[in-house]
Amino acid sequence: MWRRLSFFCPKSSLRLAKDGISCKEKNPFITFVLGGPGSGKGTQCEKIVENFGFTHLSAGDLLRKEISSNSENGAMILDTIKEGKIVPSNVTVILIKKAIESSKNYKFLIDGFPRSDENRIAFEQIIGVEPDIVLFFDCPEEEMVKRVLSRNQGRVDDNIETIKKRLQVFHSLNLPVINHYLERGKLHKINAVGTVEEIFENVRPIFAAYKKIMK
Ligand code: UP5
Ligand code: MG
Repeated sequence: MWRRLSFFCPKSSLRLAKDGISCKEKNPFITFVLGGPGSGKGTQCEKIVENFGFTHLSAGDLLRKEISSNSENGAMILDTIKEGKIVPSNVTVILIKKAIESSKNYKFLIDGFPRSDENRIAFEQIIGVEPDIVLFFDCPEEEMVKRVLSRNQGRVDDNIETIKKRLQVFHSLNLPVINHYLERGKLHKINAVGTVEEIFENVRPIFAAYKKIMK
């Protein structure tokens, strides 16, 4: 409760406007955005950014940037993504931490992370905070496969073999994370079937409720 009060205090926005402070000091408002491959996480995050002023951090995008910037982990990350497996937690958490700390914003959507209990625990240990809310875009497999295969953005993992592996990993490792937040009362499950606008109309009230408390 204290963290929420601090988030809603107008003074906190002044404190948080500083650059280069640690995640814990920054006391960010964190939303984890979960769901299977192609469930529409990235698409809905764009809508939340437009409407509620969050900063969108896609863990997958941060990892793909590491590959294209030829970082020391680039080859390992590329191999892992091609296999639909999960990149070691510390690599991803450090990228998220840097992105939070270098942002002037204090409201973050962390999209596609945590993908396993190990990811979740590493985030809690390294970053030292827990999410305020967790969104889960619930989408049937058939629809997810159809969307990913028609995306046509040249992603190395958008082929049927890798999609099957991504789905397996989602079921075995990501669903326990979703259940963890369900048990903690933080989970908002959203039906991810319909048009982008229809789905967003189910997302909007979640954030609108927080906006009301801020006033
Ligand atoms: N689309 C969206 N909404 C639609 C709708 N309502 N109706 C019709 N079409 C819709 O959407 C996918 C496609 O569907 C798009 O073409 C969109 O226009 C359309 P998108 O919003 O991109 O879905 P999203 O859920 O973001 O799908 P994505 O493929 O990005 O999810 P993944 O979780 O599989 O991918 P991510 O980039 O997060 O991760 C990729 C890989 O990186 C992982 O498999 C893993 O190997 C690695 N990774 C880690 O190891 N650790 C991490 O923490 C994160 C990633
Ligand atoms: Mg995405």
